[in-house]
Amino acid sequence: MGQGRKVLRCIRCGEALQSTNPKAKGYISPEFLNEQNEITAIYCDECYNAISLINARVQSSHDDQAVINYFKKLKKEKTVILFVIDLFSFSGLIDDDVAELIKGKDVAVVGTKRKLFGNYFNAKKMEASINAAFEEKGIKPLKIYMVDRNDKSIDDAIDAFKRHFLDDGGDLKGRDAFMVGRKSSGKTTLISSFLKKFSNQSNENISVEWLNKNLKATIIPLPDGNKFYELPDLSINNSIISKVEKPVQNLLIPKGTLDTHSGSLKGGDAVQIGSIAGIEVTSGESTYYKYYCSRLVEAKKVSAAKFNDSFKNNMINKLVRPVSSNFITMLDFEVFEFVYKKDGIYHEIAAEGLGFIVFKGVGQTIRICVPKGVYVSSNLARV
Ligand SMILES: Nc1nc2c(ncn2[C@@H]2O[C@H](COP(=O)(O)OP(=O)(O)OP(=O)(O)O)[C@@H](O)[C@H]2O)c(=O)[nH]1
Ligand SMILES: [Mg+2]
Repeated sequence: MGQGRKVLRCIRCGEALQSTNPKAKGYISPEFLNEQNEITAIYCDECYNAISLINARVQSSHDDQAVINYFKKLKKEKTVILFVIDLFSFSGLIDDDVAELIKGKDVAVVGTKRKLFGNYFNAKKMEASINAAFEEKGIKPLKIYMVDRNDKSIDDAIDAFKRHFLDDGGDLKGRDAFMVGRKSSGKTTLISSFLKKFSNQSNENISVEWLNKNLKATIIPLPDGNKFYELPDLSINNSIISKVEKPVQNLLIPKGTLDTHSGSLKGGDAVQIGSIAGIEVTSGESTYYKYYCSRLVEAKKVSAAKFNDSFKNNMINKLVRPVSSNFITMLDFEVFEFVYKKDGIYHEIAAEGLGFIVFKGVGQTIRICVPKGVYVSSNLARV
């Protein structure tokens, strides 16, 4: 009897590697398997592709760098930036690259989709939360508009914007306006509403042009010879949306009004959000938590000690949605910890694309488990 051949396994899913059936588990292209000698760690093709997807930037119509390079050349005195944000998911968008892009320029912010918040919408809190998110990056918005395309707030904001920035006597007349925002933030919806109220009094046409040869912009001529530019979207690579398959995206993106999951949690309690994220209160007295998310997202309270097992079992039995087949082991997730004082202030922890959880500071420590690369932040509660 000779010695048995050692069967290689994928280091992520644990399946035995094979190069014969591309449809079966553990498949790896023969060239990769044959190429390896002295293999110590290797992935099957499916896991390799999933990991590349988790780590990859979502392909946008352009590279963010192109927008950043273009902005570097603009003069502050000649520029107004209209920064469009989705009110449900805006904490992660002002990363350092984006902050660099708008720092030192005059910025007005338009928050869209406010009707998602229904009765929870609180203009004062939302505005304070937006201001805090921008100010943390050294940016002070000149104005903040909060709108929804499904009510008259969008027309009111456009009128106010025109009066303030564009019309005769407007503060910033004589400047070019640039609209930027992430994918699906609502830019096109805003432009369409703007064009309904706008009569082109110049002798130039509205056009689509390439700026710097690599930025495709819609350009609207303004009456005083200046221009309004809609720039391509900034990528959403730190949102959960960029890391899951289309059907899971559809569960996560809120439609109608937001849903909430609420209840008391104390040290030792945890909540699993499908098998896509988790909240663990590691220490602290019992207090009330409210998680705001899409109606199709389900949450389940478990003890922190049982969290990992329950989360992993649900990856297979899929009883609590959503579950993404892009994440199959705990190695696909990372954990962030936040410590709060007993300040009685309402805080939130937001995970890009997943929603946010609101609670009072009672001296607790909270851990948030999310897929690798998803931006998690702690802010003043927006509702
Ligand atoms: N509920 C609600 N949905 C909105 C609102 N504004 C935009 N949407 C929806 O959000 C999605 C994206 O809107 P768009 O206007 O296409 O966003 P965009 O920024 O132009 O997106 P890209 O061009 O893909 O970067 C669409 O499904 C819109 O219907 C809003 O105020 N309320
Ligand atoms: Mg668009």
